[in-house]
Amino acid sequence: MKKRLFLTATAVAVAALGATSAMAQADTFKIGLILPLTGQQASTGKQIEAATRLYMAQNGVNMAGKKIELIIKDDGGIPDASKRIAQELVVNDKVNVLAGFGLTPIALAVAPIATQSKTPQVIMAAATSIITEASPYIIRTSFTIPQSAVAMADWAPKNGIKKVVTLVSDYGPGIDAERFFKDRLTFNGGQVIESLRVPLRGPDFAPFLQKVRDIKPDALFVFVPSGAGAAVMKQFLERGMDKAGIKLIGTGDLTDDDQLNDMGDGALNVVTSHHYSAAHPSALNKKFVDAFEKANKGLRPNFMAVGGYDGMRVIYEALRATKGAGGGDALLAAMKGQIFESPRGPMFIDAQTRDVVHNMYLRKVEKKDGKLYNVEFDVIKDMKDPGKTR
Ligand code: VNL
Repeated sequence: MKKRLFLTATAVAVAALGATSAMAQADTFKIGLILPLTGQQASTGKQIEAATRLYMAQNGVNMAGKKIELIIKDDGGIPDASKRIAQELVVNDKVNVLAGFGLTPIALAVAPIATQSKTPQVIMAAATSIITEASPYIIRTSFTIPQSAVAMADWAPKNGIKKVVTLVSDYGPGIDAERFFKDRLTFNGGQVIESLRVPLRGPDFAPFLQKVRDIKPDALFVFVPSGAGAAVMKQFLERGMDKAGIKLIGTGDLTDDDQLNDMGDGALNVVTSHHYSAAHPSALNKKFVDAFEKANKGLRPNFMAVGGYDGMRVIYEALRATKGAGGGDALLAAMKGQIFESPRGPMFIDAQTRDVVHNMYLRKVEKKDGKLYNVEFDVIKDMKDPGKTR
């Protein structure tokens, strides 16, 4: 009798446990965040992780009756690893959204999984134009390289820069930067007299810069991914290229806020074009930068952080709009067309292209309160990805 009672009680307890975990499953909204937290692109992973955590700390984890859970995985910047991790997140963890993606090849490797599983894939970092066309479930909150490159190619010839050598990392965004910069500069009456490409992994910029020094163009236009800019700047200055009268210009990845303040005064006056500067003069950005630095031992947020922060905004608001019902397709529909103020300025997810529309700023490195910043001095408003209209 006693034994039976015990068994019954246990059965009830087990059943209850089963019910709770099933409920926990249904009541949890999972975001699978895949980032390069180790390897060459580790600073990108660190910035985005910090930004997503800040967004959650500021906005809570409860939305539409769901508890939002962030599952963070390190892919080391390797596409095969990202693909395997994305598969596990979808199949085992049953995530509602995939997010992150530090490099273009990673975003592209995961795209088929997003399509097959109908899981929205939020691109927070990668910036090659073509990415959004790799899956109808992709939404981008970072930026596109053609946006930055075209903005720079419009500014340069109006400012005495006619003959340019381009130097880019030899993969997706670098090829985009080279092509869109050259086409637009040529259209504007300038000329690219040499196009150089350096390997993405373990680049040695020295021989390339020596070549540029010999060619002596008006300016060197550079695209390297976040984290590599300081090495280019150091070599450029060590060779005395600035003193030889060669200007340094590029997309804002070059004067990355993550590294800028450690680049030294040699970086002063370098002009770049980009969607985000930690010095963007808005109340919202000031609040963002202060909170980010406070939560991360003084680390300054860069454009990767803002891509992650805004990506979380897009996910949260999609969950709010769908009240947690309808699955991936409903979420995706609620992500399209979102319009809001980002720390970068106004921003919009184009419903047709699922790509980001935002301002492109021309910025010059200046000293403010003893620190180096990208100070915005001009703006091209509401720029769509030029890669979508070619
Ligand atoms: C990419 C583009 C990566 C721009 C970056 O840093 C960047 C990319 C890691 O598309 O791979 O600054």
